[in-house]
Amino acid sequence: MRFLHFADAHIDMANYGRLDPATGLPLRILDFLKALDEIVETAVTEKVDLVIFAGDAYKDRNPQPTYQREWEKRIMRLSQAGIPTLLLVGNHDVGRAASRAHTLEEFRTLQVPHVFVADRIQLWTAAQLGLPVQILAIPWVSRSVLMTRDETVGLSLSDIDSTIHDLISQQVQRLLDQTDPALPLIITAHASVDGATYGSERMVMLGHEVILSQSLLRDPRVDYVALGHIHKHQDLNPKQHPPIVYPGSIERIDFGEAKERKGFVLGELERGRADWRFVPLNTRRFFDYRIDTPDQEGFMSDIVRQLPDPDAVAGAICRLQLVYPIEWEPQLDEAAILRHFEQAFSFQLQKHRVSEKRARLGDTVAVEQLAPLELLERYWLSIEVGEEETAVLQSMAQEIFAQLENAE
Ligand SMILES: [Mn+2]
Repeated sequence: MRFLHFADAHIDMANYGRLDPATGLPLRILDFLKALDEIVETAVTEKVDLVIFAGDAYKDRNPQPTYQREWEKRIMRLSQAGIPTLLLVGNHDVGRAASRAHTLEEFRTLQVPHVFVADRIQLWTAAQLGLPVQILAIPWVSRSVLMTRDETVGLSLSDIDSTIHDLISQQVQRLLDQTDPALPLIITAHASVDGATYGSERMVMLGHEVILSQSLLRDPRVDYVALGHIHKHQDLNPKQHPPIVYPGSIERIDFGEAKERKGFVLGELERGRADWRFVPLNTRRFFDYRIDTPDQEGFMSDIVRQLPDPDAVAGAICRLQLVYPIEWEPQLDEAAILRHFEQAFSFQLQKHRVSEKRARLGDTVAVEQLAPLELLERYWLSIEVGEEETAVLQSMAQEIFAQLENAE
């Protein structure tokens, strides 16, 4: 049984670049669609028996009809090729209220042949899939689906998380007991799994989520774990059985993913054995430069010397972060910098002007490691808000963060 596994398409994440005059679509979205085309094309030409999409089709639950059309065209191609395709629902596909439709629901509503929509914890049997394989699906489960508001009263956030984890794991165990031991079994989940590495920008994200434990997935009955949610490609059980794989997102969402490889997984499965490989996609390049300027004397020449050749960044998404004391501002020649990035797909110049006060506090802390509240405190400091006012703002922010967590 040959399969293709991909996740986190997020096809309408157009964070950079201009519109394509021919289609009117943001050029950046064409990158995502090109990646999706490559995936679908591979599934069709390689004649895989099964495609698993492990969640997050769009950036949120309200995609524009144009983007829906583009996604649907490509899923329809799989359907028309007769390839069983399981679409797992991710957190970006669902709203907060369980009664509302999610973004993948129409495939079920319209009964698209060979397309299976997995929006609850469920075992898909070989008979249902029309294939000698079974799939245990764990979509993104929001707290409100598993616990009523009354059940959460008086519980701390971590209590709620562990209760939810228990509920999920009970359901999963029950379904594992119903599996056919003669057939290969895939678990697909849209979730964070303990031991996974995030891309650096994810670390700053607000809010809690339930972390699935690896022990739940490392069951001897399981032959492959097809994950989605974390955008960095990784195998959490390297060289062991079963592989527990995040294929990662299909394109880079932001500079936090600048250095990550992007692609999908092709694999072959039988009971007790899974062979898989990561297939890299030919994605747009991201270049993230950071230049610290040591002395005022050669400020601009220092910068220019460290800039890339215009040819080297042609077509790439670029960011330049400059760190320099605020007093040197008049010496900055932005036009000279821009000339180096004229051929780039997009270019952002971020100026970190260090005031003396901030320099004294040290600028060496890794921002990724700070909590939101600490980041905010640094921000107040950087725009020179007074101590007293900072204290008030911080306590208000703390309240808002707490409310957000409770609302989740
Ligand atoms: Mn997700």
